[in-house]
Amino acid sequence: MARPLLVQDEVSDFAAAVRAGLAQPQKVIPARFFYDRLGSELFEAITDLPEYYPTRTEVGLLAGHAADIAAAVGPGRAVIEFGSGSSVKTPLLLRAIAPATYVPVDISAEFLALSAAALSADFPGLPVLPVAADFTRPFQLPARAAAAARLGFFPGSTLGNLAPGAAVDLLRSFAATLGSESWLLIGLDLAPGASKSAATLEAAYDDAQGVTAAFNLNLLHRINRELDGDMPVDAFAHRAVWNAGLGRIEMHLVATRDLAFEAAGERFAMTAGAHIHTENSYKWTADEARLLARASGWTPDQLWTDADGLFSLHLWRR
Ligand code: AVI
Repeated sequence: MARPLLVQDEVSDFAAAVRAGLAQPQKVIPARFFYDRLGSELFEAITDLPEYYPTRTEVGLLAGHAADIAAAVGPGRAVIEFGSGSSVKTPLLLRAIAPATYVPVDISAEFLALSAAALSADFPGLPVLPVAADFTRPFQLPARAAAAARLGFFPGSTLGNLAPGAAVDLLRSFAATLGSESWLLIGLDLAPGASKSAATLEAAYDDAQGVTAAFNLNLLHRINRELDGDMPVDAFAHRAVWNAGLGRIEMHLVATRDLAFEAAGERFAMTAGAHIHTENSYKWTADEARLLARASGWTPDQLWTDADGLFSLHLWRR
């Protein structure tokens, strides 16, 4: 099951976030609450959609530049993946660079155990040392990984779901965890440019089959299921829009009529056309991404993009 990190699933946290977010003049529900079991399955389905280019483009970049990555970082690395690993991207990287050890890091021990077992079966000789930790803060690596040269891996453009300040904080935290003389391989979705239109981006977040709409609306079903809500899900419409000024795709749930409902023990009202802001997905030009690296203690080393200018894979060092 695909699940990007930056997820904290405690119900009390969810209830408090829903109460606080729906009470604001511009209603908001943080995107980390998308990923219950159904939401994680819907996200996995999104990654296979024809319109959602990031996953297959990043896989293509990893496959096409595996030898370049291996040549840059050298053999015998400890690979530290921030997240519990992807069944396609992680093996591509590990096969290319012949690491000494692999350390997947995830806040969920359950996800970690599942993915570490699958990976160990594929790489019988490789020591796999899972760490259950919140990687948004620095944490201690297993001794065996700390003793080797280290390569951090953060694919999937997950960084894009953070506002720039929080993105810098996370990258600084990676730097503190990985220590000096380490590398970071990170996938970032590109902003529109010469060959990529805003329409391509908007379609990736509003697909023809309605899977992304179901993913967005699942937040309301989740409130009804888990927080005794009576939100009229049918009265909300999914909307994805490119905000050029802020450099991000925004997802919203728009009320199609005047509404009153209960969620997490409180009553709320919305007028037709009002919306709940559910996600930001920041997109970075190559230069902005390099600036992000420098602002967080990393030195840009190499950059690979696809021929259509859709996605970027960065190798940074420190
Ligand atoms: C997890 N994250 C990188 C995805 C993205 O593209 O921002 C989440 C997503 N939201 C809608 N579609 C995919």
